[in-house]
Amino acid sequence: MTIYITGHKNPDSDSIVASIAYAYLKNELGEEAIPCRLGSISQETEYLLNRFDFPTPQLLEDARCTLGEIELLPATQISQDDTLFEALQTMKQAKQPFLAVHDQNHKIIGMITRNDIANLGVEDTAYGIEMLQHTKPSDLVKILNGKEIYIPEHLHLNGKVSIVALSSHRALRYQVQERMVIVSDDPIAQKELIEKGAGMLILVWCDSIEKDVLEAAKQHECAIILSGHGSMNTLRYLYFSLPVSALMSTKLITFERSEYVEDVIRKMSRYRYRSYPIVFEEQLCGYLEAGKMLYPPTKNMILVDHNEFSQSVKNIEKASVLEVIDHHRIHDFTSTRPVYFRNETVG
Ligand SMILES: [Mn+2]
Repeated sequence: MTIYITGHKNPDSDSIVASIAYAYLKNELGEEAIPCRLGSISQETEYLLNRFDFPTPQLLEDARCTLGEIELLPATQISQDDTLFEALQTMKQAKQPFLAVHDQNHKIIGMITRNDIANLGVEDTAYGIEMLQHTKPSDLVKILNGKEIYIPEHLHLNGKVSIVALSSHRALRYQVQERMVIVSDDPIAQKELIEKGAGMLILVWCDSIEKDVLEAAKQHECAIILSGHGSMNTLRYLYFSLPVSALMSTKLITFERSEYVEDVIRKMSRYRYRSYPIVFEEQLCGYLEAGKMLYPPTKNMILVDHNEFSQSVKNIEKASVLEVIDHHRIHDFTSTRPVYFRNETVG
């Protein structure tokens, strides 16, 4: 983790130069260190930095860790226009049962969990019917590994599905008005179903369709898709063709990347989620796992040219001070862990 090296408040030249020099040494030794300052630099220091061509160290305002500084779960996400099938695949690959959902501008607008998708199977039939009204024919074709034969300009689908297992009565017994109908390669049955007002035929075990069936479909604005699967899998995959937007939850609990970890831990205690999306300018940076915050991470600090907490950065007592390199009196310095402390009356 990055080490922040800083001198005292109201920095003078030895504070600034010490932080730059020690950060340089640390970096040369293979550690990632950043020189910092605790306020604006004097004219003298500015002259020195210009004269020897060094950038002004970054301003450090607080010694607490922000979410941007700690390790987060990778920012795996999905578009609201992707299908549930793609959401499940992505969750499987990422080994996590949830995904943040983004819009066209990559703004995070919702969350979808494996539970939300499982509910499709266990909720009341009415829920499935309502949801299937959101299906787009192009997504169906994709999910069913199928082929689009005809899609009318105006679809009439009510969300209900029938599987027409043909008998000697053909399609006469079935109520198919405005339904998606999964049916096989019998052209007479196909035509009957179209004429009875089906909204879409999904043909299984069928490579092509007859001319008069297509004519009838156009006349009655009945979409026709060839499925790449048998009846069972066609039905199984059908519900996964829904767009993520149909099922996602828009009651979002997100945190900003710039928020302090300790503040976020306090806020998280109000909720019971496993992970929270962390955002920067409304886009996902990663996920914070609630379970990993039992031992919240702290900032690694090295103090140069001072050791008194009263002269140091705000909340220094909450950071991990790794080292002190100083030439002043020793006053109120304490540490909770072993510390490298070098103090000489030089300069
Ligand atoms: Mn000084």
